[in-house]
Amino acid sequence: MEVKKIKNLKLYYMDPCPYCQKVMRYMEENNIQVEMVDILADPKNREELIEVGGINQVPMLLIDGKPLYESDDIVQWFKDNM
Ligand SMILES: N[C@@H](CCC(=O)N[C@@H](CS)C(=O)NCC(=O)O)C(=O)O
Repeated sequence: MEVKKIKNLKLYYMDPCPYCQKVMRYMEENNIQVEMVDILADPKNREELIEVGGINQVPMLLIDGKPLYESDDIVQWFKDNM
């Protein structure tokens, strides 16, 4: 049986974004906690989002250094992996 080891998860988000809210609501309902990066809190966070993900779009879940965009795909990833 494969044992999945998730080392590092970071969610890039901003509060006014409804797609981010959808992901965060799912996380709250399922008691999922990851490191949160608010791109409005510091311009450096948005720079980091673009640097690591390549696209200026939230939400983005960084999974062991690999970016996952699209709120539906992020929620599905949580369903499959958490
Ligand atoms: N289809 C995407 C839509 C994401 C999206 O449109 N995000 C907006 C904020 S709500 C965004 O990042 N826009 C770029 C910007 O505001 O700079 C999803 O479901 O995650």
